[in-house]
Amino acid sequence: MSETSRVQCAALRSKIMSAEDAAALIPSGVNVGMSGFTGSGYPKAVPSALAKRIMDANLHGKKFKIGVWTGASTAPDLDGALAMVDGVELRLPYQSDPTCRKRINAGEMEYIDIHLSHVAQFVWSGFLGKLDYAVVEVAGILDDGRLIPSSSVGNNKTWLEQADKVILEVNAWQNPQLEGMHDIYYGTQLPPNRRPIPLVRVQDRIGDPYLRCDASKIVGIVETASPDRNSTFSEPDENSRRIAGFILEFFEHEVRKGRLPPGLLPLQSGVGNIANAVMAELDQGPFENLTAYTEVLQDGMLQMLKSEKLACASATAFSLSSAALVELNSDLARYRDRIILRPQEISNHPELIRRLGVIAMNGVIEGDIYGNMNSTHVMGTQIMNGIGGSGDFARNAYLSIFMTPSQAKDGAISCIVPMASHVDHTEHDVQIFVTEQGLADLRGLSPKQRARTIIENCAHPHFRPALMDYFKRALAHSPGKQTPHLLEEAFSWHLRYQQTGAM
Ligand code: 0RQ
Repeated sequence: MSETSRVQCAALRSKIMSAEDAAALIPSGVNVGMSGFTGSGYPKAVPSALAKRIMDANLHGKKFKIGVWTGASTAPDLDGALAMVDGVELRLPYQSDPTCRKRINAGEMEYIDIHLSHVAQFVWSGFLGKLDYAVVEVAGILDDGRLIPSSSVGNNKTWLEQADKVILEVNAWQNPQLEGMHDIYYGTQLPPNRRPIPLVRVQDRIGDPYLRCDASKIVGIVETASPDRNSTFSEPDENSRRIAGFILEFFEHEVRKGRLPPGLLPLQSGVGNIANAVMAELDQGPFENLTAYTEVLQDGMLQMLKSEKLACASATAFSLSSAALVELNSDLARYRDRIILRPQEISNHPELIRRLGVIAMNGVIEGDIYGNMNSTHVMGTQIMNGIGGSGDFARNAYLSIFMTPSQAKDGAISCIVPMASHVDHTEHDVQIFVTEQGLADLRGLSPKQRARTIIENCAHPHFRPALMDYFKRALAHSPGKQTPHLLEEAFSWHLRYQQTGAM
């Protein structure tokens, strides 16, 4: 062990080994709970070593597959490497890796896309079968064996508790000042023993800064010094800026009406460029003393913490560009007290989201004229990423906002369609829908009123007349007038795209 080893617990030092030796402990056919959430805090060495082992087994004609459970998306050296060698039997709960996506859509990998807040309780209850191994990155191990969590918490508490055997990766690249930033709540129970979770403000700390693990389960410790995968964000484009502008205008309107306080309510912001653009706009906007109760902390939020527009942020993971990561690591002391990283069953907990009155803002692939939202499936059958936390937040938020450019693929696709080809968020969970064309406030509107508002405010002018034509003919000919549809035509836009390359 080197002088600078972060494995401070003498009793555990004998378990330090190479990534190859640790990977050799994992047999085919097991379920492995891995750390990692949106590109941060995932194990950097063991999954790649395991992928190599799987490739060797395949070369000898042996099938070798495992079940991979994570917090959310990871990185090319975890999801990518294992998918490349066809080593994943089943994946859950959220991924965004291109090779993984390809395998899932080709029917070569099973994928269970569940709400992020559900994963822990599904595992505690045994709904997902047995968790055999945990492979978890930490930032250090204390003298007494407690673990300093890494740049994401995700499901790590659950993996460490539930797995039979544990492999730890101790990553010296992670900033030592992460220590103390986490809040690991150990009070969650299954029904009928549940009690209220005592969190009433974003900044409340209700748990411990450390993860616990029964030392007798630890079968290997691998020391690494590798950076997190960086997210790349493009400069906000015109569409993202327009969407952000409409949302800000809407917030100002709600504050004037007395329906939102001047500091708004805790913000949740999903993944991607539009979400980041909304944060950039808020950073320039009139609102002060904002808070965030979210799952990922992207560049935009970090900038708002820096400018002190954002007083504090609670999340389960960072998801930063390399530039933002450098900024965070060079000055972590400046942010530490205002960022809290929690397990994802707490960052995404329906009870807490409802209590805090979160404003949820998430991207979608398409929405239909009645306000049903598809976050996950292109043309109804091909997975993009997964529902992630969008359902946890949308269903329980004080205000649930969905946003998308009105068109995709250079105008070949309308992101507003007669009937969504897959529904992740029903019309009942969608209050605001916004595109670069405008914002539809759907609160208090009936289905027919919603359809007119969405078509008029959000659809691209190129597709607007055809959508209005569909709606009017549906109104005239549909047997039911509550939510009129022409069933024989409802998916004709998707079919036309499949047949001709344009809707
Ligand atoms: O395709 O990558 O080939 O260019 O979809 O689209 O417009 O760049 O949008 O990056 O904001 O992602 C819904 C996927 C949006 C994301 C989704 C194509 C488009 C492009 C990406 P290319 P954009 P974004 C918290 C919240 C679910 C999880 C969630 C997501 C690609 O927001 O995964 O919200 N959400 N979690 O061309 C066909 C359409 C399309 C389309 C866009 N209608 N038809 N293709 N695209 N619209 C975070 C977590 O839970 C971890």
